[in-house]
Order: sequence, then structure tokens, then C-alpha cells
Amino acid sequence: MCVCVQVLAVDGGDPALTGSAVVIVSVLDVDDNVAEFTEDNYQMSVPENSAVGVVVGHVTAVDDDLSPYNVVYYELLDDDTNSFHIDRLNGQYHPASARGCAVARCAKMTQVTQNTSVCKYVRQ
Ligand SMILES: [Ca+2]
Ligand SMILES: [Ca+2]
Repeated sequence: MCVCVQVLAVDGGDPALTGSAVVIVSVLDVDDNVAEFTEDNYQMSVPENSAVGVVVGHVTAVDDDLSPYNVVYYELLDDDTNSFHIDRLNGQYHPASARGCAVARCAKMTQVTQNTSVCKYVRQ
């Protein structure tokens, strides 16, 4: 954003003499917005025995800052099974192993947490 104003200087003469200048102020973005998911909860399901890598769904988070402060990455929290994988860049969620495909209930995800610029997705 840019603010542009004209400033006038007036001397004490009679008649007064004046000069003018243009002042341009650029408002620079700072990282003052956190990444926020577009939904509070995401419900996904996948048929058991689905192919490894099939996309189960995706999550989306947005950050109202300008680049580079609006870049969002996705990570799974507490993913001790390594059965599912989330794409760090686009939020696509898919089974990462045959075990992930066999355990259909693992595809149900209900809780989201976030911190500045890095959204993390919790699987329950
Ligand atoms: Ca930000
Ligand atoms: Ca900002």
C-alpha cells in the first residue's frame, strides 16, 4: 500500500512565497497474520485396501499477509504410525503405506491446530 500527499511550505514574506513537494509513504507488510484453516474440522474417509498414494482429501489454510509471510506448509502432528502422509505444499492427504489403506478409521481426522505461518494437522 502507498500513500501519496502533496506538502506545501509557506514563507513569512508579503506576499508569501511557497514551495511544494510530493511525499510518498510505502506501507510495508509485516508478518502479523497467522495461517488459518478454512474449516475447523475436516472429515475424510477412504475405502480399506485403497491404493497407496490415492488422495483421500485435502486441507486448506490461508494467511492474509503478502509473500513471503503468507506461505503455508502442512505437517501431521503425532503421526506415530506413518500410515498417512500429507503433502507439505498442497495439503493433500493420502495413505503412505498398505497399512494405512487397511486401517480405514485412521483416515478420520478431526482436530486442527496452527501456529504462525505453519499449519499443522492433527489426526485422531
Ligand atoms: Ca503470516
Ligand atoms: Ca501483514
